[in-house]
Amino acid sequence: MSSDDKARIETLRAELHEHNYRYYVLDDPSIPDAEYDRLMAELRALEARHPEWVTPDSPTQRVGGAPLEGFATVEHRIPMLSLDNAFDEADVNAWYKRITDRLQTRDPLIFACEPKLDGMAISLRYENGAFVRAATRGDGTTGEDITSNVRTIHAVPLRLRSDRPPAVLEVRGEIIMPRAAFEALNERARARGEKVFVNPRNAAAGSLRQLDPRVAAERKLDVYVYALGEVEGWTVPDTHFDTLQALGELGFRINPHIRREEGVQGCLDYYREMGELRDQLPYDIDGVVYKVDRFDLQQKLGFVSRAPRWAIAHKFPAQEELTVLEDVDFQVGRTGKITPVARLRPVFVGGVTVSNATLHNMDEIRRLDVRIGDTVIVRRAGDVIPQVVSVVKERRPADARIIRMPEHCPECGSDIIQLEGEADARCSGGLFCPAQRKEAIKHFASRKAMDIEGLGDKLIETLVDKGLVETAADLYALKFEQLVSLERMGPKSAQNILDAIVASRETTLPRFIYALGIREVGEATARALAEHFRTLDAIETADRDALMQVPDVGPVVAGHVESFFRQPHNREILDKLLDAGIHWPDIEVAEPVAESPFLGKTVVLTGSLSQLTRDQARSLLQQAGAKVTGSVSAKTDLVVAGEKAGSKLAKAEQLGIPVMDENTFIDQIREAGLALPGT
Ligand code: JCF
Repeated sequence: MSSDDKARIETLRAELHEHNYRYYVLDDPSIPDAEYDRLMAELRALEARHPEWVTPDSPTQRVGGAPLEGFATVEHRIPMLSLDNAFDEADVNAWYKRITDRLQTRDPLIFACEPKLDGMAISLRYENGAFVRAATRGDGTTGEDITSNVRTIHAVPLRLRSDRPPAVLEVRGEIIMPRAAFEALNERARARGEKVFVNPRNAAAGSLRQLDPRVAAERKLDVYVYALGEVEGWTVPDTHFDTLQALGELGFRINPHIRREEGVQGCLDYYREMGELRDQLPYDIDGVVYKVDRFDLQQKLGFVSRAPRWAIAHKFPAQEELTVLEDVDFQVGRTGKITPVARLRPVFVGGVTVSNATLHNMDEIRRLDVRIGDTVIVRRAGDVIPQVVSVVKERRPADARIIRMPEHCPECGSDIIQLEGEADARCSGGLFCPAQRKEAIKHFASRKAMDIEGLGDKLIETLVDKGLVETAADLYALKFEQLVSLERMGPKSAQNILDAIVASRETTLPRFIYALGIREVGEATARALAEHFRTLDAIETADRDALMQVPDVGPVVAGHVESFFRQPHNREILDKLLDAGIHWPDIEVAEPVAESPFLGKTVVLTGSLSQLTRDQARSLLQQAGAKVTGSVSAKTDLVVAGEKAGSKLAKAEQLGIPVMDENTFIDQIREAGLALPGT
């Protein structure tokens, strides 16, 4: 019995280590979460019966132990290095010349090129295959023991994948917080009025310095390894690149963008390429690192103080810069939401010149204690709107002005109201407010809505300002003469716009629902409503309970939909739009297949697919029995990710949701007996 238990414990641990690796390191799980949970529960039960058999490298031991009093110090027998920086091509060329001179070679050198992650450097120590310690870099020689926090990170293996592991293996790497996790963490903190972190690096560092590992466990941290420390009993390959591959086989996460390049030109090409990719990566990088690939050449080159001669960090433009807040404007959104917008002295940050940043709402302004005239730190990273992250109080001028929410809408003069318990203030003017009308019409005409080509934002603003258009329905009554009479509008463009307006009458029900601009009804929700109810009539007359039957529709969205269709004004516009001839084909719902790996799963599509359009992929998934939703949440079972997948992929990675690539997706669709369009 007992020996059976022991064998079962070992089997379960081995299986769970493997599943953990597939899930967190490879992003390619082979079993459903529920099965993983069952195996884990079984192991926990057995370990509870035999506490004497619990080892620190058991998969059950990620979060455990009481909060610490403080962190012990750790000596790095092999120092943790820092890197010299290159800020431009001249610096890189000079470095290249220095090392080729020193090596007395004219042959182009081979470099391992890596993204330089903006996180916290750590050293992970394994003894006989088991994770024993994680330490911060500290001053490079002495760091802090943060083992209990680091073991909560699932991408850190608790055991190496090897039958004959090295006696000692130290690996160095970077702990990062993906941008999506950082945004979500701050959003929650903001909602609770708590302190927010200024950037993902600070959030990662702060999480690792938590004395209570349970807090660290809730933070979505990730790790990539990029170097060795102390090694005993392991044959180290001859090159840096091969070493990283070998570390990958031992179960570590290696950045997929690391590759070999030849000569200085190869490095600079890599720099440019990563620079273009930078905004789309799910995490912050502050540059790239070039390393002489061959270890024998690294040895010849040696070090200057604590930085190696054989490596250099080529920095990207900073993602945070100082500038001055010159003014604050209050913008009125489509739904009347008033957003304070910072007008900044233009500053080059994150690769572009930024002159505006969001201040979110008045709570945020109070939290930052920001005033007009202040010197502020602006952050722009990824495709997130630039943010004011903090104020340099020491530089506040004597005449700095306090920012106040106006009492009246800057666009229409209606009262601005702020409901109890709501962070956002709103203009009460509704569609009387030209700002809201303009935003509503821009949304109506936009690409994913009615897709009226040539009807741009500026033109819509002019049309509203001139009183030619008041609601979206008026677009369909526009006359050629009215358009050509506008400044800078030739007869040809006028006719093209009229043609585009006429063409937009042929649409689809999901597009039309989306175009109406109902609060919180995005593309995915519009589609879900259309597919559930099939007709506009059915949606219009549905009550809240009926609306909540639709996937992803909760009480808030249901309330918005219901009240939209109750408003006489909206019904009037709706009638006019239909009278203008807007129409769509009936919604076709294919019979779902009986058996498929997608049956009953909630799936999110992201990125661009090369062999299918997004719509085709969606329809195939639905035929295969999946529910396709627009945003990644804990309820998502699977994310199908094409090229250049961005924040949704990041979020999936962070929530540990399985991700499938396009080829696997197509294979599985075929296996389910479905035909691809055009095949
Ligand atoms: O990603 C990084 N932050 C990073 C830091 C990558 C590297 O390859 C590094 C590093 C610091 C030192 N390599 C060394 C030697």
